[in-house]
Amino acid sequence: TEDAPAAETIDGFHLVIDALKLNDIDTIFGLPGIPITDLTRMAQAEGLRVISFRHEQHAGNAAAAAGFLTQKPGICLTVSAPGFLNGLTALANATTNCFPMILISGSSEREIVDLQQGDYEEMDQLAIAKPLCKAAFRVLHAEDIGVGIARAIRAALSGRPGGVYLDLPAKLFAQTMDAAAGKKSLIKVVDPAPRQIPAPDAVKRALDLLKGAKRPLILLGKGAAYAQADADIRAFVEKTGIPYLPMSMAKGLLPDTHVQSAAAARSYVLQEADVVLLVGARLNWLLSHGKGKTWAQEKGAKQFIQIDIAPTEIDSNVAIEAPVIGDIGSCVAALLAGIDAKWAKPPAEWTGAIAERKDKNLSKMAVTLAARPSPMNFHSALSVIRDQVKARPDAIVVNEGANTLDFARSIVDMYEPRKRLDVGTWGIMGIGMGFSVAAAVVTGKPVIAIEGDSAFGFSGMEVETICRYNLPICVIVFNNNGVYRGTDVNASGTPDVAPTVFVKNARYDKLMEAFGGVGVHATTADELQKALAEAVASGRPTLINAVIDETAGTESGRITSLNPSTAKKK
Ligand code: FYN
Ligand code: ADP
Repeated sequence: TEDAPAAETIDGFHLVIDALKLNDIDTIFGLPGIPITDLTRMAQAEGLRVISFRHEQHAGNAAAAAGFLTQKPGICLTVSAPGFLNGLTALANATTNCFPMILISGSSEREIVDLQQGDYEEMDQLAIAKPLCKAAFRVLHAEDIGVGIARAIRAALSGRPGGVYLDLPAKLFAQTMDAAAGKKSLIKVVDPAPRQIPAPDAVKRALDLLKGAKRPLILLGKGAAYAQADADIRAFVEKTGIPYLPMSMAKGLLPDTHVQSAAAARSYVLQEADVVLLVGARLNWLLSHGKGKTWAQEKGAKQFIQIDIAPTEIDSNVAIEAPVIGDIGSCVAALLAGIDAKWAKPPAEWTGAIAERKDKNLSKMAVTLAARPSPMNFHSALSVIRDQVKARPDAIVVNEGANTLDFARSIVDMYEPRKRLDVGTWGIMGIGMGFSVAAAVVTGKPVIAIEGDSAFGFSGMEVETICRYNLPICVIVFNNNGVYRGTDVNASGTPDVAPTVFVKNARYDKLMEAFGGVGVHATTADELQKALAEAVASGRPTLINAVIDETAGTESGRITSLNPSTAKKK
């Protein structure tokens, strides 16, 4: 009748928010603007944590890191065209790293975009995102929002995790529908990352190969860290007695001080091992593609066992004798079940030879770390950080740069799983502040960001974000006045400085002070130690400008050989 109350309605904004909440997503990293400004306000009003950044790439990196740390897709929310493109770098990087994230981007009017009639921020975002991520979807109707978000979550988390793009045109947010029908249209995703149990014959093949090995080696990658199968991985390593090598983000899966760690004898074990078990690590550039000098290929090929969830990863670079396809938790559990009391530990000849080399390297390193040169070098500054991380093993270390990355990787021991976030598979610069913000937000733990001065520049403006949310992040800028080092000269005679050189004696600490955080200018290891200890204890946003000898770095750190050198003759 005429007096019947109008049926309650719900709009696209709230359907998106409700769909996320229904799937236990509690945080959005993003940057407001047309057409998603109201979405950020409403999400906050509905109880989601909304962390706003100064540039979308860092919001995207934060989402990616949150995905890695939590096994829930990290959400990044951006505006159309340029904001979308800024977020896309992070989405592509997340996909490359196998981190689950969803880039949700507002987009302009479809009718105008598709006819290329020149809309505000016009861009066919779905088409552009598609080749750069794992999956891409667009939702046009409010009643499909539930399905769109469900598909995005499944695509991000299931199988090999990765980045997903979700395109939400401006008009969608304003659409309304019957509230009850709207609620019903939402989907709570059941079992978004289904276990994949390895085939018993694959497990047997792997165990047989491992049993026959004289010089076995386990290689743990960031897939193993992501999988959160920490106890079984440790039990497998310890029960088999096989030496292991952690890739950089697998450090801490077992404490780096573990007797079976072969990290300090890396070259030796890669060359000498006869059977190598890869757990969530790809044979890409970081492992010299499983061949060549690094693997002493001239002495004959290694035999590989590879645990991975992606069957197409197998044989990507060299033949894999024993693929074990499944999720790492299930695969390691299955292998572990095959290790009984009769399992023969690796020959003492092998473990003894590793220990000998390792001890030599550790002693050499101890001497280097004890020195207190003035100005500081990478080693003296990192020895201070190493001690602080030892005292607070729950702290999260974020690390980028060239020399700053390479030295920190071997010097700063990690003690717990998923406490180290770094440049990953691409060796990308610019993850620093985004990863740090995510680490602080999702774990509440202190974060220590060890940053090359060049690397820091990519995301430095986000110190404002760190101060705004009062996050327990201590950024340490290794300031040696340039990319790699600060001593390059322009040989051409023109007035510009060399391409790799920055303003000398810059005061990055002032940047933090500008937003109310603590800035410290540290020229000695003692000053650095004091400032870092205070920062970790207080949880106040801090930036320590650590002055490093400008001659101390080398070109590209330990990957100098990747620089092409011309064969051209004069
Ligand atoms: C390692 N080592 C140690 C220790 N740990 N010595 C003493 N004490 C400790 N604790 C030794 C180890 O045995 C190696 O020596 C050497 O230190 C270096 O070890 P690392 O860092 O593990 O190995 P390497 O060869 O540098 O690593 C290969 C890599 C790694 C490609 C996996 O470099 C990496 O993750 N690189 C990422 C680089 C990147 O992305 N850069 C950003 C772009 S910068 P030997 O055994 O004697 O070899 C743009 O310019
Ligand atoms: P690293 O750089 O540390 O060597 P990579 O990123 O190269 O590690 O390798 C990670 C691998 O782990 C990828 O091949 C990915 O498919 C795999 N992976 C990720 N998560 C899982 C999981 N839960 N179960 C099995 N494999 C996984």
